[in-house]
Amino acid sequence: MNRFVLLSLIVGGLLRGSAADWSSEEFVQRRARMLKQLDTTSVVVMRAGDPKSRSNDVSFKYRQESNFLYLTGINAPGACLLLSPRGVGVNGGKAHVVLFKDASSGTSAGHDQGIPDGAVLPTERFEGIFQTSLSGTSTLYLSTPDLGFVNDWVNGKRMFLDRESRKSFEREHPGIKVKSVGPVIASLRQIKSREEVERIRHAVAITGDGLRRAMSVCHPGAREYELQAAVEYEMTRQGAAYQGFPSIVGSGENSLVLHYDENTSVMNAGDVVVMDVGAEYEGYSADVTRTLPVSGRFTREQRDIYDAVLVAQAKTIASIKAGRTFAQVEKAARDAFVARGLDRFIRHGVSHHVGLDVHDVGSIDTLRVGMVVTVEPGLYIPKTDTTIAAGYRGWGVRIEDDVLVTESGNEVLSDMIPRKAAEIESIMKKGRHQVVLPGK
Ligand SMILES: [Mn+2]
Repeated sequence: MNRFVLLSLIVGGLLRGSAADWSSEEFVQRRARMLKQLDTTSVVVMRAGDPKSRSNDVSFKYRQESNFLYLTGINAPGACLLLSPRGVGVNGGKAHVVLFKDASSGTSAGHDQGIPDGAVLPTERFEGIFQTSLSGTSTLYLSTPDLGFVNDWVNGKRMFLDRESRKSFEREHPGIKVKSVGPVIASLRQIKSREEVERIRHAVAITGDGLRRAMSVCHPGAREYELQAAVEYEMTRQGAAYQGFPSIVGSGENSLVLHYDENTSVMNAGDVVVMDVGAEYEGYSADVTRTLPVSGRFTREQRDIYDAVLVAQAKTIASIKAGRTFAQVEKAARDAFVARGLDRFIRHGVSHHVGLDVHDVGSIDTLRVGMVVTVEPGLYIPKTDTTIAAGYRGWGVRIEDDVLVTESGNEVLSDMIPRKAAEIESIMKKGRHQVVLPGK
């Protein structure tokens, strides 16, 4: 190893390679599948999400609305997409896909030069083409707004913008019904393509590196946000432009708060800390939870509960296969806890889809090949619960992994992230001397 390589390993640490570029067919195929869902009397019109105000004139970092991102790959505001199964007249020809964008509306993933399956027009042409597309149309599918209503707190009313706009459109265009495009796209988004799985795999891998770094630097007296910083440092360093959701780092009694994200408390020896985190990589989120002993070693009681959750998780993962229902998966987890007499400490469901959204859209009826779902059993024992010995009270344990449904059963995408108690303890022990990341 030459000096430069050695130096860059020490300074930079290891980087995972990134996923290959999107193929030019990926987004074309998504739109083609979308068009196939629709009959010839329908039209789809979608708008890129608007920037969200943080305060005064500062916006949050922009992130595209997921349905629009799914069909266009554009992560910028301003563009519009029109899909017409019948085809709409554009520049003397006929197009089924029309993207309206300006120079500022960003480029599309996989096909920066335009879209091979349709036309790209300046946004000022939208109104005219849209009106033309309406003749002979009986259903207009619109993007679902982020927020269905505005709270008018002074008058104690909710104003449903979506409903108002639908009503007024239907009044002006008799014979056309307005529907949300959400459910149609959800039926596509729930099955992940090979290229989507690649993104999720990468998001999971760098989330794992973040969790390993957090395990290495965790010590009594540190603040929860120090672990948050360790996780997010590693994810960001390896190309995650966002976190899929605010990182949850809850120690002691904070481990009982399911969506705790203040992450400000001092972590004490003898406490556990629940870290529920996920990098978002090229739009796709991971969702992984690990529970660590702050001191580096679980107490006997913590180990008891930890292993019960781990066993329940293994049984639940074994139940994941195509054709099974989500209800059966829930039951697998519950049964494992019932067998140990611990089911009274269950506080949440055990599985959800993960993808462009961390709680991704999709059917929660039957599992199908290509779905990616979490398996996240947890037990939460309140401080005041006298049905169990004192050493068990006032903390919780959750273990969460991301699982791909395959032809032959399933694949745990986050399997490389340590989750056995002894593995975690061993990394934490080594971590006193160095940050332990996996070799390439
Ligand atoms: Mn989850």
